[in-house]
Amino acid sequence: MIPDFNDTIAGIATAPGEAGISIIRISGEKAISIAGQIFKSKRHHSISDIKDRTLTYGWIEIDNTSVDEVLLCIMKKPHSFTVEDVVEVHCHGGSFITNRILNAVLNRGARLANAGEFTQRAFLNGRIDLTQAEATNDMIKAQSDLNLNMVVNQLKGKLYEKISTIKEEVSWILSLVNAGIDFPEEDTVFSNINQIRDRIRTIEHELKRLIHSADTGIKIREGYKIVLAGKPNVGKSKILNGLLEESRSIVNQAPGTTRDTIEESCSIHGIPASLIDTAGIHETGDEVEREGIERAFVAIKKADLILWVIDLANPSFTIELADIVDISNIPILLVLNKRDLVNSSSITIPDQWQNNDQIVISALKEEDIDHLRKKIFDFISGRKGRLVEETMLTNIRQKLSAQNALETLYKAKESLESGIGEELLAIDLTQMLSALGEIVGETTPDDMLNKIFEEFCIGK
Ligand SMILES: Nc1nc2c(ncn2[C@@H]2O[C@H](COP(=O)(O)OP(=O)(O)O)[C@@H](O)[C@H]2O)c(=O)[nH]1
Ligand SMILES: [Mg+2]
Repeated sequence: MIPDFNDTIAGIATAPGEAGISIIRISGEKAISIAGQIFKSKRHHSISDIKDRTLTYGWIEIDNTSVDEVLLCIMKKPHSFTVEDVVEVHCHGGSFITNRILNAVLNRGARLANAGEFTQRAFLNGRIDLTQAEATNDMIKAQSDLNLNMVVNQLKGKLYEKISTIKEEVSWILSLVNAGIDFPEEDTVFSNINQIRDRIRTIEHELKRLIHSADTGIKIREGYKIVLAGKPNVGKSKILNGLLEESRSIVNQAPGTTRDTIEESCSIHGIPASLIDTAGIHETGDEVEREGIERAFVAIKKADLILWVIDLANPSFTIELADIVDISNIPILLVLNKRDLVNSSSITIPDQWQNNDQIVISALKEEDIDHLRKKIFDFISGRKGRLVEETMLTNIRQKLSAQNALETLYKAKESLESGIGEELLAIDLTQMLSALGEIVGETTPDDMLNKIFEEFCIGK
């Protein structure tokens, strides 16, 4: 259900807890008049004297009692995030005082905003498209420079522009087809067939590129899963700590300390990653440990990259990981650890591992950890060149709609080449426009829209 947009909404836009300031956001017809009932400024007799989009100093007074010293900003429609009248109250950042002011606003006729409702209004009022709305949420959740670069492009509307360009191309073909239907004697499709084929080729190429970009886009949003695995005591936890530069995972001389998988977010030269430390894989009678090992397998299967760690001082290459889990599609980087304990000339790598990329390190040495970090970075980015492109798909929803659009393009191509009739071709092209429109939110069903905005924070 799309909420009623005639009412005025309010919410706390800042995170809960104690902070320097909190911001209460009000949007809708009554936003300014409600603020006028509780905001008092020495310099301005009335709220209507306050200049648009400036910060004004004053006090919140509720029932003739001063409650907080604040700054107030009025953004009159249509020059606001929601395209409605918006007022922001910047008050002191305690949850009691913030809620006190919010309650006063609600008591004077505003309704508590639903999650994401401010952004939803911005979208429904045409200020941003759905990909930009999604980008605002992704911006809040971004954990790395790479993710930020990607989000910024989307927030600036680059993806929207790209989809609009593709839609224009499709519309151009559709208008020729429709002209052919209306004026059969002119046969506009046949006389422009080469141009139509050219444009279809371009659209196909662009859609395929976008669909392909989704895999990277999603990884950049969610983080690459890098799993540290190997026998007990080879130095997995030590490496994890080194990569994190903090000691979160317990390093212990007794084998089998990491009994569960431990997941930590970090950034590897700007690439967002989840580092997952696992229990050492070996034969054991200990039930708890066995459970840990099972969890290690689960993590390994979901990995984007496995760091298979080997202790050079106690080399045992006997575990063939591939015998335990199917990892045929997952790249493995062999990490030969504890080089400080062995003579470098004595390091030999058995045949079965020869084909794997490898790195010799000592987790004790910071510079080796830097090398490892660089190697992981090369592994993820080096093969594909530049990871972030100006236009890319960044979530499953966008990818599915783009795939739908490509399917309908194939159908249209078939209809065109088989000469099946312009009416059917027109249907294919119209469906294609609809699938493209879904990416940017023009033809997205309401229930899907609601689901998207529900995932946002309150006050966003
Ligand atoms: N000499 C040396 N000891 C290491 C190195 N890496 C780890 N260790 C030690 O090996 C032991 C096991 O390390 P840990 O990270 O707990 O191994 P895990 O069981 O694979 O997680 C600890 O005593 C570490 O200090 C290394 O590069 N050189
Ligand atoms: Mg461990």
